[in-house]
Amino acid sequence: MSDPIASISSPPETVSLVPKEGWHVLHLFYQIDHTQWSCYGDEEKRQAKVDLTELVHEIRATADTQLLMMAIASPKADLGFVLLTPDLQTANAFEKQLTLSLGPDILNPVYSYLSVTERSEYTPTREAHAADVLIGEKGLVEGTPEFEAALGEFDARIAHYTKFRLYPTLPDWPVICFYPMSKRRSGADNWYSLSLQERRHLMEGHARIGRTYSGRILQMITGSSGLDEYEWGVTLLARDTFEIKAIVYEMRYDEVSARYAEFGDFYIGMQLPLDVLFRRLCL
Ligand code: 76R
Repeated sequence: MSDPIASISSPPETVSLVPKEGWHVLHLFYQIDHTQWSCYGDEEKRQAKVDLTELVHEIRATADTQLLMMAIASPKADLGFVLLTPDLQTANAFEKQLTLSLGPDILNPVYSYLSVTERSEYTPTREAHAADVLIGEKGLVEGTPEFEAALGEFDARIAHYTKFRLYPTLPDWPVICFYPMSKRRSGADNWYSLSLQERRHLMEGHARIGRTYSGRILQMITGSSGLDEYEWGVTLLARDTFEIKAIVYEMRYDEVSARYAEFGDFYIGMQLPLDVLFRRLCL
């Protein structure tokens, strides 16, 4: 028999929808229909859990694909997935499979979000770094070996950073916070009518705060203009909820968020091993 997942991960009958750069990201949130689940016998329940477990393993074994699973901390949802994979056809096929994995009508979608990983518009340019930092701050002289070495270091750092923005590897940290956001477009507070220079300046303030959480918060910012209701998906990973609350609160005072940010609903999830997750969800 042919392997159904192998044909899903490279659907031969479809045109692939791999972005020019980056990966597709789907955030999926479900509520469990316990009335429906209670109609299952013990063997059906066991088989349903085996099916989901196998599907998760097969998705995780797919090239360039990550799947995070989480128990959601409040009744907004029970179970959440974060799926990263290049091809939207694959993401779509996996999403349908996940939704049905415990049987029809057990996992009811309550919220979802489609976005793509993206590079930042505000990454410092080589020219600006050379002029402002290397020459301006450090007093290096263009063309000298010291200058070239420092520029080489900058190039390596930016290449590493851009690679992570486009092709992140998400750690198994226990807390995941997800919310969608947009930049405001009203009256005097229209982010999109600011010049690139003004936005760059404001984003420097944002990044300055963000960097103080380095090692404690991992942010994955994915773009969703034209793809979903808001303009970005914000996925924050942390080792505890204290750090999530601290960064989101502190960001609120920064002009980029204070003046220009609009937020959607917040979801807090806990990454758990599958067997623990099943028990947690009373399955
Ligand atoms: O990625 C980087 O490290 C470079 C600097 C940076 C950019 C370009 C950065 C740093 N962010 C960038 C872009 Mn961010 N970020 C958010 C939120 O709740 C809120 O108020 C806002 C939600 C948080 C908590 C956060 C955290 N960031 C963006 C963008 C795209 C804007 C655009 O393109 O116009 C959004 C929507 C956004 C939102 N930011 C950081 C963080 C953290 C923790 C960092 C530091 C990352 C690190 O250096 O480790």
